[in-house]
Amino acid sequence: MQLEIKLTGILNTYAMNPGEDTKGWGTEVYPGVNAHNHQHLFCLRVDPNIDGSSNTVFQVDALPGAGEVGSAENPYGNAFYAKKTKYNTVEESMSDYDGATSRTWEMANTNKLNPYSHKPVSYKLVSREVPGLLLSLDLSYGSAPVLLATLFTLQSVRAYASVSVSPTNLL
Ligand SMILES: [Cu+2]
Repeated sequence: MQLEIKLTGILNTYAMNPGEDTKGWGTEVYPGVNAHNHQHLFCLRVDPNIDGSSNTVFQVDALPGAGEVGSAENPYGNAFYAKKTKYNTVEESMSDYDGATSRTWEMANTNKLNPYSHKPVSYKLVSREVPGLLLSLDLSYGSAPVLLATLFTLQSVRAYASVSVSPTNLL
């Protein structure tokens, strides 16, 4: 399952003096036309119902294994694993993508095990290669309220830009 979101190609422009220095906040795309820097935000609500309504969401981060090279648990220094962190509350789930750990979010039914992997059946929310929110959320300076939460039935995850959902336990 892959969500494909495309842009119109129409720039977000504003008037400027021809040749004026945009000081890095935009690009003069035609004399007197400033195409501002801007960020595209997409919100997606997912109500997972994976083999039933009792689903759980895990944050999944790729991390190196414990132990120094030569140690019993990591003799060759090549141990790594997927750390799964269960979200228990909406507050816990307010998380950003982390490129350093190739973070994904797994929606699982922990009551149903895949017959081969013996792990909970699940789908994974993948949102990659995007920066975090570039706008300051300090509303004391008059920024407009921005709704970013992508709500799950009990948990929520912030996801930016392209999002794809793929099964992690195929039969
Ligand atoms: Cu744009």
